[in-house]
Amino acid sequence: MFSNSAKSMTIEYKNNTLSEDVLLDLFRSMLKPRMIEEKMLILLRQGKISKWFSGIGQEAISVGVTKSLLDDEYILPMHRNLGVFTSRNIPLNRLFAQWQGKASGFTNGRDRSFHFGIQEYKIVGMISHLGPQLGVADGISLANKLRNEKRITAVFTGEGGTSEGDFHEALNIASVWDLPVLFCIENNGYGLSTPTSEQYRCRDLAERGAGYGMESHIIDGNNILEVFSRVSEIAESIRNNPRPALIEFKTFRMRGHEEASGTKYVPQDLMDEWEAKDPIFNFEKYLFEKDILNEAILTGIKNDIQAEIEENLQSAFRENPVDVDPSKELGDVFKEFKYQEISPSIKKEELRFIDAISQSLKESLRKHDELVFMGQDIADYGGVFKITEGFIEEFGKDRIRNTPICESAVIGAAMGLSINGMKAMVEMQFSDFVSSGFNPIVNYLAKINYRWGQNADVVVRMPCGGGVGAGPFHSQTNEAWFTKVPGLKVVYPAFPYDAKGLLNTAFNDPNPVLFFEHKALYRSVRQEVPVDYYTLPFGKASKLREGSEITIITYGAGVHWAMEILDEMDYKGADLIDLRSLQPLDLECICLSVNRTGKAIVLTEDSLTGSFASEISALISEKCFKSLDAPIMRVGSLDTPIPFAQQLEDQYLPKQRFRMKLQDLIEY
Ligand SMILES: Cc1ncc(C[n+]2csc(CCOP(=O)(O)OP(=O)(O)O)c2C)c(N)n1
Repeated sequence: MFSNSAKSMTIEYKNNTLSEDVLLDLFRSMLKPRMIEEKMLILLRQGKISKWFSGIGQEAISVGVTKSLLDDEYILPMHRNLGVFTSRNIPLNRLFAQWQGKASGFTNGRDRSFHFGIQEYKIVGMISHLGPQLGVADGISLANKLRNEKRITAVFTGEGGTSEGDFHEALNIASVWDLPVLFCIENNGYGLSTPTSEQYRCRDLAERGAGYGMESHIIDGNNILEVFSRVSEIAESIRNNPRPALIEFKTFRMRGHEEASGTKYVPQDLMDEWEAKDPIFNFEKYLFEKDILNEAILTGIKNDIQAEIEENLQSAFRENPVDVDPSKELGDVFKEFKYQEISPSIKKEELRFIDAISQSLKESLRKHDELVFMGQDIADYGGVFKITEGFIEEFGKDRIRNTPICESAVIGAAMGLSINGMKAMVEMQFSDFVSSGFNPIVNYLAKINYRWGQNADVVVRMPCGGGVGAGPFHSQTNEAWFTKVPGLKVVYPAFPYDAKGLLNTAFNDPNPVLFFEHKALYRSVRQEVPVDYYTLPFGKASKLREGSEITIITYGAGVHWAMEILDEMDYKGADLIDLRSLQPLDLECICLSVNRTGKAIVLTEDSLTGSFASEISALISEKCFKSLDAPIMRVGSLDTPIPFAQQLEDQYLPKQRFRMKLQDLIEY
């Protein structure tokens, strides 16, 4: 490619002790992604592939890091790391099919570019949001560490991505937990159009390592020998003495952020300076000088790569566009779960709601050896609600893990545990704080099975709800933030018996489950609960009262309010349905009842607009319109944040409005 160039080398290759075979392998491994990219740029101009993020000029980092890892060590690349994929020798026909949205790609046409993972090659690709995969690397690494495997994990980020909170959270967790993760920053000068001077205010990003008590290194990212030898050394060291390391690779982005966006904002002299430092040109010159490479060998290498590209490209082009079948798309949102009914024992004991949850957690930890709990203050302290009190005595602090206060990277770590064959439970201290972990839940956990067939075996426990005088940030019931998102299961029990059986099922289900636990019910509701392990199915509502005049549909605390008001009114005409799970939803139970009664009222604790009650109301009007004798009523909280003072909170919550609306509906 460059051998005839009159330009001289600008990279100094020092202390080389590698064999000729290794040197040639490194060269070939850098040339391959470069040649693929050059081909892709032509296809892009011809409109034959979609967007392209170029890694030209950065190949030494992808190749050097990948070659420093063992084949069974996970690597989490970004959008400029084609060299990671090619160095792990993934089949090019599948890669090209992926870029054309074809079925033999890695996502069935559901995601583009490098947004996929492949377990076979231990590669976990990015999602567009730049930060979350850093926490995922922590979880993958934690699984290795818990199994006493001497394996490391490497994860990439651009320097722009280091400004995301996830970067800080993930480094902090890795440091506190001594996880052998290589955090690789590719500092290529620009994040889209933003130069480093507008991205951060330290001299080198490597300085950040010290802030996390973490060793850090600066490596010339264009010098393949420096990358390979130093990363190999660091990797071996952290493999044997588990701890994270931060590596800043100095490099440059030689093309636009993505091809269409150009590089007008980059000064020409900077471009020229870095062009002279091209990692392939320099290494090629070096190998020529050392007589390891000559024109004949070089031509042979190029011809081989060229032929491989052409052959695989043709096979991808020959492939038909993906089949379009809604049932297949819907069928892949969740990993298949064959629910196993385990019947309750006859022997029962009276338990509070909170005890039932605690029991399920204990029994599930005993049942699933690979299950790990993570949450703030859940270990020695037992969690703020004391649900895991005493757990460390039986299960130890490896499985009952206190986390730093960082919801996002902890959810990411839960995802990583699942990728690496374990199960995770994350306790939100209060469900309100899930907003700080929202991104990985809705974008990572929810979408991953649909995207590339990897499940997220994660339960997120959500102590929620009002009526406890805790104000706007400790009282919300935020299930509707999640019922909207395909790929999440949402469970919301109202009784101890249901809580235990459904939570047991949540741990058996390989999909992400948001498990809502109403705080006001924790210590106020008691019930006879089977003493042994049992399961209850998702998507099955429970009919608490039978009547023929009105259907009341509710869940969570709403169930208890409805029962209280029906008792106070001494009204026996209502079917009372406790949904128990919102996703999946027992629509059949709702419709059977409404078709019989002809009147429906939906009660939710959530503020009314956009609440899950609205969805149920829409479904009833669609499915049961002909049976209706009255408008469907929705009752929810006021459309304000939830206030603190008891008088205001009472007014906010829907209990009394429910009584009035129910009366109206009875009289309609
Ligand atoms: C959370 C988030 N915000 C914004 C973007 C849009 N975006 C995509 S790449 C990018 C620049 C990334 O810069 P850097 O991390 O340095 O990586 P580089 O592209 O330079 O390799 C931006 C702003 C995004 N993908 N995700």
